[in-house]
Amino acid sequence: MDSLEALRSVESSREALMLAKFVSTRRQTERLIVPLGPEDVVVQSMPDASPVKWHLAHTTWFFETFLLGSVDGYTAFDPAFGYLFNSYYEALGPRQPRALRGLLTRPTLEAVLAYRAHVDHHMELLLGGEVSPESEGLVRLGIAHEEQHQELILMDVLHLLAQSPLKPGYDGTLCADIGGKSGHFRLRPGGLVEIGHRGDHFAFDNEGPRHRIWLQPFEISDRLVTNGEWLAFMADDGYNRPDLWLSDGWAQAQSQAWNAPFYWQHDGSAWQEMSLRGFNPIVADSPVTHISFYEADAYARWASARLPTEAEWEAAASDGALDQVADVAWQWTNSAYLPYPGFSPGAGAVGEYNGKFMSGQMVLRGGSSFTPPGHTRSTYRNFFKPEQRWMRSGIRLARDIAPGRYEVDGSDSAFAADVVKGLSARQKTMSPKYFYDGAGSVLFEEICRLDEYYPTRTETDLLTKIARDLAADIPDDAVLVEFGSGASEKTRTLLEAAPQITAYVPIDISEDALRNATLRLKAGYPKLSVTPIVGDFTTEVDLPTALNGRPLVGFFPGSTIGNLTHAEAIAFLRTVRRMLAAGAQLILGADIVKDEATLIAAYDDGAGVTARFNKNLLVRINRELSGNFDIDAFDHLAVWNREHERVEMHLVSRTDQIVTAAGHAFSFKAGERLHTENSHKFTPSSLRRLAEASGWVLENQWISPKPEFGIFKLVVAP
Ligand code: SAH
Ligand code: AVI
Repeated sequence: MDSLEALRSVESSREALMLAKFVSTRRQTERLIVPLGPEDVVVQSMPDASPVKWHLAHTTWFFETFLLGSVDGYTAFDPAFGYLFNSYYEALGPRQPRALRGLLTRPTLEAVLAYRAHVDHHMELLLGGEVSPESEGLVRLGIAHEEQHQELILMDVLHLLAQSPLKPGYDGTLCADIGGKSGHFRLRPGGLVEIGHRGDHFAFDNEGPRHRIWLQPFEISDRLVTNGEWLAFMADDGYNRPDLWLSDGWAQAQSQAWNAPFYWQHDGSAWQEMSLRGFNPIVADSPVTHISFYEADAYARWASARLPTEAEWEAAASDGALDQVADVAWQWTNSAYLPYPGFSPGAGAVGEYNGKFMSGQMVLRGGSSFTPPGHTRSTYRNFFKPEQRWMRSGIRLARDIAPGRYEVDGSDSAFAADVVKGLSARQKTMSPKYFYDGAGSVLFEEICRLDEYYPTRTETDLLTKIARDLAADIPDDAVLVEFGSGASEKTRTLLEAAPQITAYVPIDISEDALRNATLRLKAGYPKLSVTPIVGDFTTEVDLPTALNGRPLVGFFPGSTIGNLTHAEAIAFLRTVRRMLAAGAQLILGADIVKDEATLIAAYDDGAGVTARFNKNLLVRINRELSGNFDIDAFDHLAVWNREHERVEMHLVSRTDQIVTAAGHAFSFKAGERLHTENSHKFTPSSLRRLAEASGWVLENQWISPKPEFGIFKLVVAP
């Protein structure tokens, strides 16, 4: 095959694909009327909705007008249809008023279907030949336009059926939307992001030009607001509190007597909801749908949150940080529907498609269960008026980041419970994970710079030496999942050596450390998708579902594994194995057993930084749990426990004393110890045993020169 022939065959297969897409889209529209009777397709239930028969004809008129109209020898199916089925194109002349589309009892459904068949036939002839780039653009637009009308058909049918006292279902076999998971606010680093359409696959004109935009750091929920949450808003008098509403929204809610989402009705004992499935009790876990922008905005205010901007939404969605993106409900943003910088609508009538609606409407992002599969993308801009409710709209919340507002869910109560339990025990103990509030994380970074604290330096040097070896086994498009990422400094060494890592999920209990690290890292690696997760890595952490199927590489440096008990380390490694799944690897840093003097110096430095780090636990208890610890009444102690091969840190009470915290009193004898940390040290064989006890295989290891520190590569046991 010569190159011209090859080009032709590629082109013809492109045209064949377009023809196939055209045909399948047209058939799909017709399938949508199968559950309907002839009367259902004629009625117009409100001015915003159109009869199904009109949709069938209008989508056909689009192809006839914009494509067949310029084909030599094509005769219009019926010249009157230009008036009947033009929607809003001023350049194409007058038209049947929108609110009166339901009066078109003629042409009959049969005639409209014949119209479809006629236009399909001529379109298939057109697409069977050579198609100019301009026509190709119009065909793709016509297909996307028809897909939009497929969604409109479902919206309009639902509205129509909801008016019937019989409340008939459109299709009783449809499933309810899947319930939300528990849901988290995801920290997003913001910064300079790019949004808008790029590339040569189809997009509407309003999705471009791609441009840069600055985002403050923000948080965005990974799921949509549920019916159950909406019921709580209603129970808190949400519809009757003007302080929650925008002025226009309040006027609208009052004048329309809104007291629930669009399709909810109270049957005297409980709320029911009309959906395409029929009239059913509310499912508390399912996302709330069919709400106006005004209601979404009031709800967000009630929930001490706000709606995301469209740029925030797009940046988070394209980084894979969101669930329930495109298959449940369109998500209101608080962005007005406006042209992007540099936008110019296409020439001629087709330029009326999007641009002229850029006033008085708000943008919705995502897609819905009514949207044809594959129709939307992360740059897609849907838009409606703020009072409209018949589209399948829902809410995703966002929040500004206010200092001190970012808490691990339930951490306060967990911290209090652990303090009460730990200080009431015969051997007083606290988990070292509580060292890392904002101040604790800063102190830890100071420790890392101490001469005596060799692990950070030694591990970093070793990592730099072996980074290429490690990178060689990291697959393309890998996601790096780091446990106890702290300042994410060592991460950089890996990222430099392995640019094939395109996404990074740092997990840390310290919100402050995570936020700072994410912002710094994002500035250095603008293309890297970063999805930080605040949480305890010893519990099951949900990775963003958008990363499903991507190769995962675990990273657990710093010998933080040494801070776990043996049982915790095994449980942790098993959890990570499940989380990372088959084929995964874990790059693990672990400090090596060595002479006692070197070890103790590292945990009892001359400048007293480690002592302050240790005592910061008491400072934190005082601040967060109204404690009254006298910090000077305790001494820092580091000891080597030979039997368990660990350095232990304690706080030793100087006197007999009683301390209160978290509403409890705790007595300390003089000399009594509060055990605050174990830092286990390993040997290659103890590390191997630990890996094997947790379902991992030790595939490789690198030990630094003195003071020794080890990096171990574990892979999932077959
Ligand atoms: N990996 C970094 C930081 C190590 S410091 C390095 O090698 O330098 C330990 C980090 O683990 C801290 O940032 C601390 O906040 C975090 N951490 C400790 N216990 C944790 C836990 N149970 N869950 C999540 N993060 C934890
Ligand atoms: C984070 N972790 C591995 C440190 C360690 O060495 O156990 C914490 C630390 N404690 C005292 N100094 C540093």
